This record gives sequence, structure tokens and C-alpha cells, in this order.
Amino acid sequence: MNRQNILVDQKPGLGRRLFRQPCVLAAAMAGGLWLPVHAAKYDVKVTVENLAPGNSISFAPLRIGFHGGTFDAFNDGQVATAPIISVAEGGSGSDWFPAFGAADPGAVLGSVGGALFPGMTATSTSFRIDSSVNPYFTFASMVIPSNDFFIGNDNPMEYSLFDSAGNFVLTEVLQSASEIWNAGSEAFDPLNAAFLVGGNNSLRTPENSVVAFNFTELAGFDGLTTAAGYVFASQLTDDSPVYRISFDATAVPEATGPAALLGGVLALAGFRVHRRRCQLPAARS
Ligand SMILES: [Ca+2]
Ligand SMILES: [Ca+2]
Repeated sequence: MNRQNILVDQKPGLGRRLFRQPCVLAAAMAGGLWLPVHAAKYDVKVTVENLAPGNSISFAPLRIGFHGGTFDAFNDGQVATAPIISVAEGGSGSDWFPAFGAADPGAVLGSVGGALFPGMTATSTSFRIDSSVNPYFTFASMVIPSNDFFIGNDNPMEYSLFDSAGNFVLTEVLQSASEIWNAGSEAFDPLNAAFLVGGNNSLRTPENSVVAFNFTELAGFDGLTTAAGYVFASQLTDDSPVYRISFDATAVPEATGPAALLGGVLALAGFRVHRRRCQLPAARS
């Protein structure tokens, strides 16, 4: 039954009921009243800490995204693709960010800190996120020195930021050495590694393998001098904490004052227009 059929319906009571419902819905949507339940906005600052022992691993800047769960950068046991390779081999995210944005246009993307040596911390500027658009957190950072080692979440929905009421609840992400990945894209070779004196990161030998957990290979750099000046000593065991990401979230207040007044006027205008078009009984009373 189309709209014209409804208007000439010979049963006025039934036709009016059918017609009224979509108009009420349209008026509510036009007036901005059709909002997801529990949606909330937060300003979030992200702090990173290198927890590795002195003279052990450092990290390239952390690449992050607050997102809807659609971007999956890599999979354990599968060949790494350009987005995660740009983090794992270069630390830059030059392919990771564009791929993320293309897969999830509503994602809020950014970086935290610079090169993070053992014991260092860094805090980001604020990211404004919306619980209805950005319910998940994803991260990736190159481990240095290395050829293609990184930390990051395989499952894009591993880290939920909010509870069912829209409250920001994720406090920290802690990574141990056993959670360090080898991208399997570049073979181990100190001469081609990033962050080593005498290493040329622009050179690479294909590894032709798959993404897999691996931190033991890092001990192969022991005794070599890093670009930061310290002599590398891995010292890592399975349970060694190496990295912490923590969150400082501040709820954004509901709009008040002129902005809220303007929103109210627009909502009222939208409702009045649709009430007139729809000839709701209220318009005639
Ligand atoms: Ca994955
Ligand atoms: Ca490798």
C-alpha cells in the first residue's frame, strides 16, 4: 500500500492511524529528537609508558584509533599487509592511517608521544570521541630496535571503551613481552634494523612469513649501540611488562546556552513543518 492508497482509504480510522505513525517518526527525526539512547561524548587524553628494563626496548610513537570495530589491521598466523607493515617496519603508520580512515570514516585517529625510551612516559592532546561512533580502541607501535616487531591488538573489538550506559570504563591496556609481534615481513638483520647505530632501516630482506608472537629474537641485538646512545640489552622474559596505555576521560557536558537554544528552535521548526505537512490532528485543534 503506497501513500496515495492510504489517503483514499475508505476506512478513515485505519488510514489515519497508518499515516500518522510515519509522520510522527519523520517529525521527530527532522527535529533532531531521534538520537541513540545513552550516546555520550568524552574528551580523552592517552598516556603511554615504556615499562621495559633500562637499556631494553624502546618504542616508536603509538598510533591509535577510537573506532566502530570495522578496521582489522592484521591477523595472527596470516601474512601482514601494508597497513601494519608501515607500523612494524617503519613506525610511521603511513599506510595504517589511510586504511583505517577508509574502513571507518567515523574513527578518531592520532598518535601519542615520540620515540619512547625505557622509563619514559608521554601524554597526548585530547581526542573527542562519541560512545555511539567510537566504542572501541585500537593501537599499534613499532618496537625498536627491530626489523619488523610491533605491539598492537589483533581483534579490533578487544578493547571496549564504554559500558552499556555509555560510561567510559577502560582504564588501561598493559602489554607484556609475550605480546610482542613479529610481522613476518622483514627478516632479522641488525644491518637493516631501525634505531641501531650502523643499521639502515630503509634496507630490508623479505621474510616471507606470517604474523606471530616473538620477543626472543630481540636478544639478537644485545651489545649493539642504539641511536639513543645506550647499549641494547633485551633482558625480556614472557611476563616482563613492557608497555602501558592509560586513559583520562572527561565527559563533555550536554550543550547549554545559545547552542542549546538554537538546537531547540531548530527542533521546534522541524516539528512544526512536519506537523503541517502531515495534517496531524493536533494541528487542527
Ligand atoms: Ca585481526
Ligand atoms: Ca621479522
